[in-house]
Amino acid sequence: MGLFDKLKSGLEKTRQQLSARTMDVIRVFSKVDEALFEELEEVLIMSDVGFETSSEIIERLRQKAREEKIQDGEALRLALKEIIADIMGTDEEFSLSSPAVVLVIGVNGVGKTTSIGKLAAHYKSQGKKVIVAAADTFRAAAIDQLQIWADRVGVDIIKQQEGSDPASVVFDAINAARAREADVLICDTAGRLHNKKNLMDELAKINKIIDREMPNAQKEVFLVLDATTGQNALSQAKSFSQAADITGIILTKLDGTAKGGIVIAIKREQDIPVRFIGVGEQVDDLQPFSAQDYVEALF
Ligand SMILES: Nc1nc2c(ncn2[C@@H]2O[C@H](COP(=O)(O)OP(=O)(O)OP(=O)(O)O)[C@@H](O)[C@H]2O)c(=O)[nH]1
Ligand SMILES: [Mg+2]
Repeated sequence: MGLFDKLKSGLEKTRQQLSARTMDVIRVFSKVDEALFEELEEVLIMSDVGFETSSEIIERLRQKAREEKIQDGEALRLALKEIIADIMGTDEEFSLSSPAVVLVIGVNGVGKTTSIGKLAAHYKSQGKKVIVAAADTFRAAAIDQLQIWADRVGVDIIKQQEGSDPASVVFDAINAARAREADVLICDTAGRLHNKKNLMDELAKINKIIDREMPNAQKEVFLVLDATTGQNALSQAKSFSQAADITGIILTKLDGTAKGGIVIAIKREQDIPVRFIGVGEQVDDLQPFSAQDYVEALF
């Protein structure tokens, strides 16, 4: 399956919820009137596009319908698609320069470790030398899980014992990355660390080490959000960005959820780019995010 087909199949349920329901609503209403707009707004909210974003979209749709004297359903559907595409913006190129250090953070169970395995495979397939660091030291199982991914993908892992200091793991990993001339170092972190104070302290400590040991590295902090949690993911984005300089979002588990509209809310309400999306549990089920492909796959 090509990337776009995979994206389309991953977004199946969201498409059912969002654009198929939109079509149904448009079909049922024989004319373009206020009742139709209200019903459409409801559909957007149900797809986790969020209250604010939904009402902005519908307000723009009202205006556009008025200005362009839109009367038929297909034209209205296209207008809606255009407005959403406009909110999603144009695609920007994202790549990692060498060396790069990527910290992956997020609450328990959102898919951090899995996404790191997939990311490692992604960058390895670009010919980069990748190292992963097991800086989630809370549970032995977390370290084992990352080890399994490292073996599967064929990249080096730096780890210490359960309970050791995450910053010390990162320190070791940076030294290994330097010695082995790695291009990309990706660090796993523990979900449960992340109350605001702990997170800020931990990140400050880790950042200091990176700045000291690898001052020329490109630093990225990726926040992992679970799309199936809908509006909750949006509030996690808000609170995490108060505690850390998040540079990008990885949105996981878009497959199997109808809440994929959350991407639109994240784009409109948070100024953090979505860099990757997870559309399944397999190693190649992580894709660089393209806003325009997303809109195309949805409609
Ligand atoms: N369907 C689907 N499942 C996913 C995706 N990403 C991760 N998962 C699953 O989500 C579950 C949790 O993933 P983990 O990678 O262990 O999550 P984590 O954030 O590292 O969890 P903690 O280390 O416990 O905080 C696993 O069963 C993954 O297979 C995705 O894009 N789609
Ligand atoms: Mg984990």
